[in-house]
Amino acid sequence: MANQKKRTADHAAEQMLGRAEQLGIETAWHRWEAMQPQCGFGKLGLCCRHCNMGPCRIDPFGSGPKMGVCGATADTIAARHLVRMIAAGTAAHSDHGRGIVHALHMFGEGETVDYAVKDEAKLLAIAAEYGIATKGVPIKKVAAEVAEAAYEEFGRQFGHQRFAERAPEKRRQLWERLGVSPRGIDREVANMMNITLMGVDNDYKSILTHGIRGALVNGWGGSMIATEMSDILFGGPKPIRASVNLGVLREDEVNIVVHGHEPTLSEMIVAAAQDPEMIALAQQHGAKGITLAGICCTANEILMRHGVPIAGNFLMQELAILTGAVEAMIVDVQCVMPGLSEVTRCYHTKLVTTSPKCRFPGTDVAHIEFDEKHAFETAKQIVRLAIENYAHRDQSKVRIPQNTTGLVAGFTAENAFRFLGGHYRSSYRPLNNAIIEGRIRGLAGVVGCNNPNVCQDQAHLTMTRELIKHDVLVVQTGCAAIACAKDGLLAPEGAALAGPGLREICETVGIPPVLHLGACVDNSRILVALCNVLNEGGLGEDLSDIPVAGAAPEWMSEKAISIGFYVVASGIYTVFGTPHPVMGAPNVTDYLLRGMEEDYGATFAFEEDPIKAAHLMIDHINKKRAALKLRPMLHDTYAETDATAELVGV
Ligand code: BF8
Ligand code: SF4
Repeated sequence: MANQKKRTADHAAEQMLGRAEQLGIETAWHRWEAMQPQCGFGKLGLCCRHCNMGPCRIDPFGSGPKMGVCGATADTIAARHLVRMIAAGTAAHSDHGRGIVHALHMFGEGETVDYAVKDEAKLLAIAAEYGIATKGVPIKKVAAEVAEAAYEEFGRQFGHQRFAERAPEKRRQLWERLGVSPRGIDREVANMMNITLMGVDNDYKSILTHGIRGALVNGWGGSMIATEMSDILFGGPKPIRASVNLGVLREDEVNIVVHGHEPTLSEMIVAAAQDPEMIALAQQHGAKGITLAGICCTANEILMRHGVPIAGNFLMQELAILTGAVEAMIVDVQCVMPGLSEVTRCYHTKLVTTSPKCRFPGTDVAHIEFDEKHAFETAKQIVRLAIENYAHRDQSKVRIPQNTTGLVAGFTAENAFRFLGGHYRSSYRPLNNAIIEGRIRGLAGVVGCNNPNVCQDQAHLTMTRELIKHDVLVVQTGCAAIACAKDGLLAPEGAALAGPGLREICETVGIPPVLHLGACVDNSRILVALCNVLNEGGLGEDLSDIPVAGAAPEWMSEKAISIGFYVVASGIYTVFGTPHPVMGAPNVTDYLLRGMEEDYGATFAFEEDPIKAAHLMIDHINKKRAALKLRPMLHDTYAETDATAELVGV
């Protein structure tokens, strides 16, 4: 039997992988191993299929071709491919945002009764930001007008994204100078596809510049719209306790797992699963009740708003079914593995697709299409299907690992750092002071996916533990947050692992040393929080001045590439685990690791060793502290490392 500890740092996943092998069921790990060695050209970014004169591949070492049939060089090919990845990531997050705007608009127009404005204060604040009059205007009308204004950001033909005006003045000027102020969302996506077509742009730097603007429109456009409109519709999250890991599933209840991204669906499933009629129906079918749990980002959405438990992160999706106790896995879009249908075939589990954007072939997958008008009824229909499936569960096949961990989720740019000052000081001042006085070294965003190319969760945990040990306050989203939650780092007790300065603050205020800021679209919350830090004063004038660093140590999705680019182009140094597929393109690689510093005041770094990566981040934070002439750290826990300075690219 394979050494599961090499595959995952999660004990529940380890047990389930053993179970998969016992039953001869394949998972992503097995398929990844069977895929080795993976294509070296692809890894280095040296293959192109953009036209039918190809496919072409560049020989990076020997005497083979150095250009594609059209004459494209390694740099052109890698840059074009990278920018198409950004386009896909931006499209995904932004289309998610569009979906939420659509629901808000339908509410405003009275076309649905299933959604309502749950955070009126936020609606009014965004209306003010959009310049929409609200005095004496009925809330529905305000909602419709805010939704229409948000829609306009997608089709905008003139000017740039409204929310980009939240960025500090210096950054906006820099973007203007470099020609990357993000314009209309759909325009930027179309532009990225156009300029990477065969025979259009072939200057790697120009291609990357188009890509950077296309990434910025995600962070300061599509994703930010998704976050803000979700808060308006579903309520701004507040700190909430919950539990995580496969042990949240119940042997004697109907277990429903919701997986994917868009809260328009998962919110309704939450409501349906709590409906007394549904609970009574479950009891009639011999179950004690209904347990709803989430996987991936949609899990984060309903965790932070309702305390719904999380079954696991990206690589747990197949493993959840292997418990044998899941009546239905409901999916919408993004990060939904096609391999799910194979695993569900081995069990009674019903796979339910709900979006026209994400369907599975075959007839054993139920497709129950979800729309905003009949949202609650459809959700009830799906929950009913799960309940009726309970009778088909084979209890002899049930193996639920007992692992669960407690966490606190639900921090936002509005509430997160206010907690640092206790309940009476509603400002970012305490956070800024803690950094200025050297209690907290700085901030880090550790985000992103799982990937079987690294031991699951290991990089997230090792990096995050190292950062908090040296008094870096960590914020998280996506599957990274779920990884660290499973490890207990998102519970207040996690403060025991923090350095003395950070620990003292966490213990005084009662917060964890690692703050859950939501789903991947909620990386926009990190941008807003950092703008608030700047506005509070004392930590520079631009985002690139703040002692902060980002990381995606186990990245997998094209969305991660898009996020990485908007974060770096916003001035935040960011470390990826495995490199972007560009390493065969010397000029592109050099620009990402070094050249971007001159333009954007930040670069990428690629570092697979999570401790070394954490040290790159800490070194960067220290460098920013020094540039701001901040006091030395109160507790000096960190011996400067310069062994990796070369990779920092400064
Ligand atoms: O948007 S972290 S595996 S679930 S891509 Fe996907 Fe990556 Fe998870 Fe959410 Ni984000
Ligand atoms: Fe080859 Fe150029 Fe066509 Fe790409 S665009 S497949 S490099 S000929």
